[in-house]
Amino acid sequence: MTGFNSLLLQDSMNMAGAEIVLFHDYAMLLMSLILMGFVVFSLMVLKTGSWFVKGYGSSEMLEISWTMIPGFLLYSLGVPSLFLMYYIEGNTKYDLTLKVTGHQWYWSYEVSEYGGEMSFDSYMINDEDLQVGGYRLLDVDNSVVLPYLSKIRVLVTSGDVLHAWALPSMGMKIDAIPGRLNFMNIMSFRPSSVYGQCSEICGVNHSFMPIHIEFVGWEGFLNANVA
Ligand SMILES: [Cu+2]
Repeated sequence: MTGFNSLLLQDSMNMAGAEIVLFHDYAMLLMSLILMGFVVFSLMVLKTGSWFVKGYGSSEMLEISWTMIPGFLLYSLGVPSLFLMYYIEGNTKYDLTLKVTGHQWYWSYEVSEYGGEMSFDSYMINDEDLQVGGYRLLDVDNSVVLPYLSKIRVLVTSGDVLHAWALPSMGMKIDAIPGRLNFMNIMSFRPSSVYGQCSEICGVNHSFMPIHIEFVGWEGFLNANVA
């Protein structure tokens, strides 16, 4: 999760997140270079008067390069972007399904595989009940416990208004829409504690319906979910 003094994006817990961070960094690098190039060019023209662009009444070479170079740059953004999109959407085999339902203003979860029949509500812990070392506005009374290194399909819907189930350190976010079942895939690299919040303005307590997932080994998962 994001802590004090952390720069840039959070460390990713899954492959999609890591790829998204790489793509973000590349796009930022490209943007900075283009901006820098524009500033340097403008300064050259300003400082040298017309000398810098003198002789360029027309130039075929120049026209070819200012068409081709931006073309390649856009291509280098578009292709990885599409690959990333299909990679995030594309998984069709799962080890496990987690069902998430958004409510005003809490989440409820269902895990009903491997002999388990778990369904529970997850509320934020209020300030006065928070343990020392707990995260204010982020810790919940019932965390979701899932296995790491396992493909998990998350089915997301809502019981009342629009919500959004978001996990920044996994690079994933999906709308919870009443009457509709959205899905996404998560797979944690390592045992981890992942926090998130509702990301769709859903009413007065929108800020107070956090998400907390603990990724543990299969044994821990079965102990927590299969009574
Ligand atoms: Cu919400």
